[in-house]
Amino acid sequence: MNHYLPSIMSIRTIISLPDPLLRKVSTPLTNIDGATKALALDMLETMYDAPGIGLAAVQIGITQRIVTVDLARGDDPKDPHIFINPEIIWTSDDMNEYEEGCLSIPDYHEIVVRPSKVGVRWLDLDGNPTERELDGLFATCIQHEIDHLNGKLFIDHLSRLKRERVIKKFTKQARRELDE
Ligand code: GNR
Ligand code: NI
Repeated sequence: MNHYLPSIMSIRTIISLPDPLLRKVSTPLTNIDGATKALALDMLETMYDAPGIGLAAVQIGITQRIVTVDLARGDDPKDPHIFINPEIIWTSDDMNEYEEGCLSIPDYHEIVVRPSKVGVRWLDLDGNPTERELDGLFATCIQHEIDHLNGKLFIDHLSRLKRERVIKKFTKQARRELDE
């Protein structure tokens, strides 16, 4: 972390439905450098400001495979995690239900069923391969974020009726905002 120039970090704009960028497949990083670190720090700042527990780079318009997560609650100390090129390497058979939301689909929440435990492999900011078993909300969140890297949203796990209703509402809202 750059402790001397925190003021150069910035809060980026989060894109929302129906922005077509949200449907793009993000590109793996082949080179982790200062720009990667700066982007990850901006993502953390943007996520804390929102506030959210996770963020994928595509949500700030950058189609690179970078994810940030922090599950610390309330006044607990920050617990930032940065995942570069994250991959699910296994999933548990048992499933878990969580009420999910997404910063790119504001004010909409619905229960999603996903594997309750996952094995995840990723690169840290020094480019070192790392593996960990995640469960609970961490497992749900990393699956939600890796979906973003593949152009997928949590509404894609719902019925077609629910999904199309949400997309229609956001599309209408965006059209109204253009007309204003
Ligand atoms: O802030 C967020 N909360 C959340 C709650 C349940 C399951 C997933 C999430 S991720 C979301 C932030 C976000 O949109 N990340 O992509
Ligand atoms: Ni999301």
